[in-house]
Amino acid sequence: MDTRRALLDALGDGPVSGPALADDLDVSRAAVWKAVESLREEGFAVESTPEGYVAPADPGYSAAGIEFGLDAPYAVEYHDTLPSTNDRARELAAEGAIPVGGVAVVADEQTGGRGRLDREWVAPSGGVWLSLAVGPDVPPARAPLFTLAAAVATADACREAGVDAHIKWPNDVLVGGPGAEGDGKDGSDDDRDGDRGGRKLAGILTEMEGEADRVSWLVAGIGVNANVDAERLPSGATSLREELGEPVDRRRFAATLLERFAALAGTPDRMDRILPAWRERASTLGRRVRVDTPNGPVTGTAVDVEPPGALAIETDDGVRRVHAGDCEHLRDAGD
Ligand code: BT5
Repeated sequence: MDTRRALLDALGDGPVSGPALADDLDVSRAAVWKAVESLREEGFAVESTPEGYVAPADPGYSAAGIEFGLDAPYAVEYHDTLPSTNDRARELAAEGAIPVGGVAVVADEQTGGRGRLDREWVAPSGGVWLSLAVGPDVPPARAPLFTLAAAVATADACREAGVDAHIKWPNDVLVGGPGAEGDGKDGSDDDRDGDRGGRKLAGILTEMEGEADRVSWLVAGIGVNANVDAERLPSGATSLREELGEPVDRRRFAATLLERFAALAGTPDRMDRILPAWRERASTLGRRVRVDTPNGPVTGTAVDVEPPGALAIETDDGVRRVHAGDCEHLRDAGD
């Protein structure tokens, strides 16, 4: 671990004595001092007190702010504005510059955000636009599970922020809608939620490159409408601030998301927890759905999600498995 990150971790536990940290890390006192200075230059205003170095009261939404006390192995790269965090993460991958453990590229605003199939993703200042790059040498069998893990981590971070989010297959994170608690039963939300299954809070775009036996890098791009006005978003979209009536702490939100992701997908032995966690948070299972696949629409009841993330749909012609497509939740007779 580098001195900067070790210092950030130590600051999370209280005042840090420079000489003691230098001893612990087996680096010079000057190296610790340099790390303190570099954090200050990033805007993370480390204070000097008689007890030692102390973290600023407001760590801020920045690389150091997010890494401060982060219980996940990712480095963070922060930009005020980028065309797309996925593009920046791909650039790092192409340069072979993904650090061991992975890197989260974060931007306050994206000017060329992308959804699936090259659709536009609206990403004004105030959102959490984050791309997590891992690699090299991800076994291909694990790759699709990263997308599911990203959806689970996002839903959990939204829930911790106080918004009762659920996942719509394949990886939209929504709030409200038919089937959600306290919603849709009296039809009052029909106009707002339509047939989309709820109001869209977040979306995920996974990209990867590799060969049959090896994924050289994988980027999970996560876009969460955090502190964004709904008027700035496409119809059918909402934000955490809109749902809560107050802004969320994006620093804590991003850290929670990364920690949840690491807990699920950080090591291979944990990956068998991903599918059950996804099922638990999904609103698609048990519902009537129509999925527009590249081979035409498939309509029926969604019965399960199966490795590596396919949706099993019970149709009039038996169970069909779909791997990609846009999913619409249809109204059940009882809704
Ligand atoms: C997604 O695509 O939902 C994936 C979105 C991934 C965005 C992240 S942000 C960080 C990283 N960097 C990027 O450049 N991308 C990733 P899809 O399922 O295709 O949904 C796209 C559709 O959602 C659009 O056609 C719009 O209808 C709608 N949409 C666009 N912006 C939205 C927003 N901010 N919130 C909700 N819906 C939106």
